[in-house]
Amino acid sequence: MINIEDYLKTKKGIVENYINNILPVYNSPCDKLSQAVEYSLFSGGKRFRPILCIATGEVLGGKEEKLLPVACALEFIHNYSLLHDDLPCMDNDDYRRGQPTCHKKFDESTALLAGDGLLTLAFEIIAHNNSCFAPDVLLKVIWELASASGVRGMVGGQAFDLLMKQRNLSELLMLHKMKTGALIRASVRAGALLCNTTEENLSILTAYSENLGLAFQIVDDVLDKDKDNEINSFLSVYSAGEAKEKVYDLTNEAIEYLKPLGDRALILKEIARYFCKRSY
Ligand code: GRG
Repeated sequence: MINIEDYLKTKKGIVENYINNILPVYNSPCDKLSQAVEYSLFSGGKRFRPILCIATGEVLGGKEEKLLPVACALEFIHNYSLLHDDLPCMDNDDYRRGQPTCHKKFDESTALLAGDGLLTLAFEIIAHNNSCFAPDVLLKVIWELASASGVRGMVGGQAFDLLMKQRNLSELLMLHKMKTGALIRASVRAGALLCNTTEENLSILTAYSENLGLAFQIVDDVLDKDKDNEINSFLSVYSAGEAKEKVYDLTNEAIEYLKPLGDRALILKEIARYFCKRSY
């Protein structure tokens, strides 16, 4: 039996400890910039993406200490995206995770540069801390993270989001698949790629991650239902009841995909169940 809350707490601590230890190595001589990077990374956060990456890798026999640099790179990319998303030219948010956003705490140009720095650092950390992996494995992982983050992934999804146009269900699905789903998918696939898994396992895990990403976004929309920007929310096409049902179906389907992996995939099932029932 896995106690999922204990598992997530332990993994979160391990991820945060790793980030804390490596961050000084990559400090900028500009203290203000380093402080903004650190502020963004340590202002809370569930560490969902690095935990997913590590959990997937461990299911396939990978070792946590080897998975950590890529797992943390995913958290750096995620934090860059939140930081830029909060800027006045995008969502113009004053608070994130219950604390002042980076541009409120520092200033707009520092927040912009901290985001740029986080994105670049993600790839620096992968290149610098992975001598145990074969170069072709690392190239695949770098491609996975870069393509999920860029114009065909998260950045593209954000661009669609900013167009603020009324959308039908299939357009909304595409937007969120790019904006939120791509990095969640990459978190699972990166963990699997680092373990040299088979094509069959990779496609099972990809299907799992795609369902999970979509369910995660619908839950996010339900939790954010009172926020002003509802045009791209799934609640513009689903009632609250339908959204709940959709999350339930997507989660069960995600778990179903894992069946061929047997008991070793139990933790991925628990993660899917936990995050799709989350209230924060
Ligand atoms: C600016 C390139 C660029 C992209 C921004 C991810 C994103 C695109 C915007 C964030 C807005 C948002 C609330 C998206 C919905 C899903 C999501 C990514 C929620 C936040 O992720 P969590 O819940 O955050 O994992 P924590 O705080 O736990 O790290």
